Amino acid sequence: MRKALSSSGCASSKCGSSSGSDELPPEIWEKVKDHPCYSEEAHHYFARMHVAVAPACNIQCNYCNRKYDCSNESRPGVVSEKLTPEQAMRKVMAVASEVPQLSVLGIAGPGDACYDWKKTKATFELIAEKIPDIKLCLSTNGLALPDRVDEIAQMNIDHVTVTINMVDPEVGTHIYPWIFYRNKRWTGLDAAKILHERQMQGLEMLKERRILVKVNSVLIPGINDEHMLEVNRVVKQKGAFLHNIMPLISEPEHGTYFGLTGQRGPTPMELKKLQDRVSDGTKLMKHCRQCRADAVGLLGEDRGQEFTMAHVSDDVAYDPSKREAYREIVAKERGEHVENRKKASDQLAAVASDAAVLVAVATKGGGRINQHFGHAKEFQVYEASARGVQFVGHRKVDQYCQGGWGEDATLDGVIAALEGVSVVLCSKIGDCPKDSLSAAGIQATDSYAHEWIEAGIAAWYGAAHGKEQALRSA
Ligand code: CLF
Ligand code: SF4
Repeated sequence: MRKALSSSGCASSKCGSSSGSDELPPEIWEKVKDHPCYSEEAHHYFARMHVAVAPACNIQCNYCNRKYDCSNESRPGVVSEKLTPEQAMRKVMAVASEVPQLSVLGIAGPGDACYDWKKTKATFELIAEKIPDIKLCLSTNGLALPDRVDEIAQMNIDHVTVTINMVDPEVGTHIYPWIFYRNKRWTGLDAAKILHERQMQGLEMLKERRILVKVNSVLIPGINDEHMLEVNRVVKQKGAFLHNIMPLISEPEHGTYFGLTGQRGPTPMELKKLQDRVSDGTKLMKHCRQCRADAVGLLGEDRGQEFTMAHVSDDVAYDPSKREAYREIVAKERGEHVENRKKASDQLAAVASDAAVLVAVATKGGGRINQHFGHAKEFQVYEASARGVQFVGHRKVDQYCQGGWGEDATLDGVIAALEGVSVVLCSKIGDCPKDSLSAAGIQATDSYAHEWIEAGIAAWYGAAHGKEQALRSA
């Protein structure tokens, strides 16, 4: 087995958006229980979709190239099909009829939803009328937010994300070259000061109106990594429900300032270490997939190409039957999942070891270990210790299996992406990749195929610590 991680880090099973029904006030739980971004548990079951209706933006971030979508909540380097509010409405009706997991409609650009407000508002109004049970969600850089908060509240938008990368304008000068505010372009410290003040004002206004706020922060090594502790402290104090610290992605081919000047992003382990430093009692989102401004599906899957406007008919009608049937199934499955998770925690608490290890899981969703190793495009990573099973994040990989064969180079990439991981749990794995993983110090097993993720991890952890019999008979 690989060397165990230190047992420091999140000391509470209530940490982060993994909080469940018994840990949150009922009115908050009601708002987050079906939201895949605001509840780690919900992301196993529920899907979001974005509609790219808001292309205009009022600031410049050094990690953004305007040829692409807003990088504040999207993977950089991706271009969406821009829609009018009417097209967006048709698209949402088509997706809501076909994708049973759909629970949230978000507007995350491709520019800024609050700055390009007319289109954002018109889209939300049209959709709320046609599909009243869909949750509305938006993401913004915060500069125009204070001007929109009252309308946001009136429209029953319960979830707003504000991207806040600094709370010290001096740090902001290294991230934002300019902003456009009150018909004027501002640069340098003045620009960063205005942006900071508006972001703080927006946060407070949302909190006063009991709207749940998630803060996204892009972690930029050497610029705001140490500062992130202060960002976390301030946004928590201002009432943010969740803090999502995302890694900077700065490929040179995306043509961003950071990409072209060699500014690197953090490694997965650097991100984890930072998250561990801020996670004491703080609500951290760790399951973000930095999705596209036109993403459709469960987090981590993207069905956007199935629902481009070319696939949406002019006279689409909304059929709620698939979503209704799915919700009934989920209600039952989820109860079982929660029970199993508690049982897994009890089992781990009984193991006489203080080692904390990282476990990677191949899953297609539903909270189970149910994907072949070679089919995975990402692995979900958990930390297992006597304190329980904590979700840590995900690692994106290129799919190893190419229909009966696998590329060595792809496998090398997978192994590199699994840095720090002790074991991979999946529903099936061949001898060849298993041996290569083993040579790299990573165990892989399909012995826990189709078990609940936490139950499989607890059983593996117990076995690895010589307690399997004790755990299985518990
Ligand atoms: Fe979209 Fe964002 Fe709403 Fe979610 S995404 S507007 S809160 S519905 Fe989610 Fe995607 Fe991460 Fe955003 S995984 S990038 S956090
Ligand atoms: Fe780009 Fe979004 Fe920043 Fe605007 S707010 S510059 S669209 S990343």
